[in-house]
Amino acid sequence: MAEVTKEQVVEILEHIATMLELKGENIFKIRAYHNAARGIETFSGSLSQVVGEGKVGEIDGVGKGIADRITEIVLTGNSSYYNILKTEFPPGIFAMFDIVGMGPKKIKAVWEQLNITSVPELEAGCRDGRVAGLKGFGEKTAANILKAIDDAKKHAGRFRFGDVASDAGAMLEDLRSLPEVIRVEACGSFRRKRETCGDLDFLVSTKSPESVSEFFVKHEMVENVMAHGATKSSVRLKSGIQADLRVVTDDQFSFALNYFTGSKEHNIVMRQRALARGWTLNEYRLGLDEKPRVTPEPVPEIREEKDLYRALDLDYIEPELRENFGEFKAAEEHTLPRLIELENLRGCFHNHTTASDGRSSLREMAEAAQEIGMQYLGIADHSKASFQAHGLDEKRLLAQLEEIRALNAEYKGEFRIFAGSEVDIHKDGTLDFSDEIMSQLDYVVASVHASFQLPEAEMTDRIIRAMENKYVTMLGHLTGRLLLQRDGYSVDVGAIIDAAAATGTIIELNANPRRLDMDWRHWAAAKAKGVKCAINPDAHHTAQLGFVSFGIGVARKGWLTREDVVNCLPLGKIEQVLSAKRER
Ligand code: DGT
Ligand code: CA
Ligand code: CA
Ligand code: ZN
Repeated sequence: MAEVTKEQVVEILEHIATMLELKGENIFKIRAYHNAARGIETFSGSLSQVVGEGKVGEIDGVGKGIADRITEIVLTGNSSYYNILKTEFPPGIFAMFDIVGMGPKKIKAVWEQLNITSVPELEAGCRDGRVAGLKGFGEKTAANILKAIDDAKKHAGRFRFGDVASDAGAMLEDLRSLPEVIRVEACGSFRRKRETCGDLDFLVSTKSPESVSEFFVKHEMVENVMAHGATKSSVRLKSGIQADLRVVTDDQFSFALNYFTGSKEHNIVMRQRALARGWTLNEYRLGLDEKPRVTPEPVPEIREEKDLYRALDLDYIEPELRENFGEFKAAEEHTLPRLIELENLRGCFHNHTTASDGRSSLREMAEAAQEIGMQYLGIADHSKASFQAHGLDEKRLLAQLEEIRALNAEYKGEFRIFAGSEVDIHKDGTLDFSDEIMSQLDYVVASVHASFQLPEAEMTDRIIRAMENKYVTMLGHLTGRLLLQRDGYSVDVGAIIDAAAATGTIIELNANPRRLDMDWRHWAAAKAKGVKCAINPDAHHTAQLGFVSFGIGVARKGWLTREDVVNCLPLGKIEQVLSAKRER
């Protein structure tokens, strides 16, 4: 059995907490499970090792009783307590948690008072007025729930990249470890780093197709097998996503890799370019066309994808760019950019601490950033208007500023914390802190966190007004979207980009895998106007600093280079970028 991952343990602990909450259990018991989940999430050692040494209880946040549960999960991959708890609930009830706005309290209310136990029943209850009639609900809440159900339906069957990345990585690694596997890759939308994936597409070359297919369908992540053949199999993984496996010979690998990476639109142009040269291209080969339009040149030998692009008179096109978004023209004219890489990042700016709604302290965040090789870390806790997130008022903000200065003195210039704030943009475009306060900070991220319903023109004016303030260094999560859950608010992105260029405001690429905002489709336009990008994890605990890797995927899809992204600049150069707008 492969080792149980931390994510799996965290998920079971979170589910237990949820069920206890539904049962109306004592808040301390519930919190104990949440704390244990946080502890495991941020624990940096090996779980199987601490289990072996009987030291699970020494992990931060893990109490004695829960230590035993965790030990069982790590040893068996399962929890008997969890399995018993689950039998107390109608199975459809958990899907209600995916509806924005439905938390344990509301789910408990509709279940107990209306006997609603699934999303379709919830929808019916919202339509016929029963939900609105419940104490604490009302017409507006019922309408919001309906809207959220609609949004969820629109996205049914898709998965956020960040939610499937660890499954995909684990499967790839396990396939790669088979001695009979020659080459292996995850293709499709996953390789193209799309923000969401419909399914995962694995490709393997081998001389033993049966044994590789067998391994795939019997993998422990598999929930059920939909098709099992020597060259083509489909399974559903326990996480819910479908995964396809194609098995080819090594001669076919480059063609299959190219075809199954897509996009479909990209493939069509590739095939047309082959036909224009008297060749045919499909997922197995590049060959001579039976009825060539032109007298063909001999078909060149293709060992790798690069050879295929060269044969079609193109520079190599990175997978992230294969959306038929202008990559062919650039590849012909040798003007494809050299895309940014994770290794280019030197720091990041939008991060929270326990002062607002983060779960790691300032010092923990700073240490974690140093551990992953960052030279600097920007802190931007919420401002006072975000009271639900425990936003800081002026007094607490200035106290945090002192704390940051003291830590910086300790670091003696080898690492630096930049003091910032994620300042709320009010409904009218004014900011939650005065210029006098903001001027004391190193930088400001300005974000919209309320009044999402404004008409587009008003929303656009509101944000532009905020960007006109010289202390607003960067604009946070431009559209406020939550992938697969909530569309962004209406805003004229083109006008925002123009305003960013005119005011010298940086636009954030929020790398939280639920956001990935601003969207990759807009970055080329921003770049053309000279607007700079900051890739920010919006980390709420130390482990989330790693979200920057998702941001890199999106930045690459947006054609960005290291020159376009300010946090590629080292300490010593970044300061000038942060103060540039104030000195204009
Ligand atoms: P997804 O799974 O919806 O996130 O998106 P993809 O791009 O991974 O699409 P998928 O899994 O249906 O197919 C994988 C790739 O296979 C796709 O990107 C391009 C290629 N492909 C699939 N169907 C067609 C087709 O009808 N024509 C062409 N030219 N290529 C196709
Ligand atoms: Ca796919
Ligand atoms: Ca597929
Ligand atoms: Zn925010």
